[in-house]
Amino acid sequence: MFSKFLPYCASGKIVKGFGRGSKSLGIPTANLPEDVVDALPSEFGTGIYYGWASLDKSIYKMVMSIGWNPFYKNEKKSMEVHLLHDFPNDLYDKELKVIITGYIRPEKDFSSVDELIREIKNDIAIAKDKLDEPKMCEFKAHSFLT
Ligand code: ADP
Ligand code: RBF
Ligand code: MG
Repeated sequence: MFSKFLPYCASGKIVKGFGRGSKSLGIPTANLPEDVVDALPSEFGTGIYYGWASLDKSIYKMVMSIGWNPFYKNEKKSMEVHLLHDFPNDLYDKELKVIITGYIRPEKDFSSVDELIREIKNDIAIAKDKLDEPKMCEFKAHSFLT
């Protein structure tokens, strides 16, 4: 059921998120605008996904969270993308395109921020591996991104 909509393409200008300092935790997430979140099919399962992102004509691996962040009990659904690359500057207002190619796990609640971070680091390791598989490499050259 999580793969029914994959690969899923989405794009929009990077907006300010909840400003909780995910950046200071070492895991900044580029938030997609509200209209992009609203355009997701209603049956598109919330959870943690991976895929490819295009920004300023370069392609990067990415992991993303879609949903309400149970740990923070958000009232608004969000789509947050962590690009697997170190950028020297902020990326606000830049056009971000993503192609979501795989599902990792459901969103979870945690008893501490440290547990959340440990889980996200594990998601990043899974995404790196999966995206090296030939089937996933093909999506890197998808016309939506290039
Ligand atoms: P916000 O709450 O505004 O989303 P975050 O603390 O999540 O703030 O930081 C996200 C911002 O950090 C992004 O919008 C982008 O400008 C910047 N950024 C820098 N490096 C990355 C990266 N590797 N992946 C995603 N965003 C990044
Ligand atoms: N938030 C949650 O509440 N539960 C999760 O399981 C969760 N998993 C995430 C996985 C990834 C790969 C990313 C990028 C974010 C995730 N988040 C999750 C969102 C996280 O709470 C948000 O980015 C914070 O603001 C980080 O401090
Ligand atoms: Mg963010």
